[in-house]
Amino acid sequence: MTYQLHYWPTIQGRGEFVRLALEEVGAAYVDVARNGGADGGERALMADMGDPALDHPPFAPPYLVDGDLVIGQTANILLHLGLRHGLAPRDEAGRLWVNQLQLTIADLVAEAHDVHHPVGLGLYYEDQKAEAARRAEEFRTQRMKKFLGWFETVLARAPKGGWLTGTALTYADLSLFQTVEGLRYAFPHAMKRLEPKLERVIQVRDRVAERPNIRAYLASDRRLAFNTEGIFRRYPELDPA
Ligand SMILES: N[C@@H](CCC(=O)N[C@@H](CS)C(=O)NCC(=O)O)C(=O)O
Repeated sequence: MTYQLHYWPTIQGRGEFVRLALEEVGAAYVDVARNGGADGGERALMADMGDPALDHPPFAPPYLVDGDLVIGQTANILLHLGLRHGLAPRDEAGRLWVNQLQLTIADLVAEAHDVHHPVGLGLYYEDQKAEAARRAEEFRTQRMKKFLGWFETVLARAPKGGWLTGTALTYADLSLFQTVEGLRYAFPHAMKRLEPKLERVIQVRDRVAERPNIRAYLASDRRLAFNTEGIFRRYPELDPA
């Protein structure tokens, strides 16, 4: 069974959390919009979302097609893949916990996005730079520390093993890797200041990067580079030295 991942073709964005899970387990998947060519891909994505034949239309990408299932919401897609491919505990408490970790990452991701779009999604960054600067300061000095510090605490309290739930890798570990990468790209100075107190979080990041399938993926052209169209954006004025 080949999965179809539907996501914007030119950014890592939220789709990257799904790509990492698919790559880690070596799943067969097509990144549909990327394979339709730049314009064609985006058009197909929009057409799919408006498809009147869908009983469960996704609100926004990413969404995953798995046979008859069309699954939207990043955390929901990962819940599905995690169970299918052994990237999540099978017991209910464990499954809920990993979903909670992922939803917390989703909150962080939304806040990272809102740093450059604090006023409105439909406006350009250039039209909300002053508000973005205010939002960025709070994000850098308060929110990043609170979110990442919480993950550090979770790791300190987890059973031995180095992953968020102890000895077994879950999709939340892959997502924590992506979060650190995104924050390092967008806020390199703030991360430099925070990282000395995030030893365990950085260890998870490093261990994920060393996994053979992830290493191969990161070196491939399937891994898009971060850029200033995505969720994590490097605007030097939002991250002073
Ligand atoms: N909570 C959703 C958010 C999905 C989302 O905001 N997708 C963005 C791209 S990363 C999008 O294209 N949004 C269009 C819109 O909100 O109108 C998730 O985690 O998947």
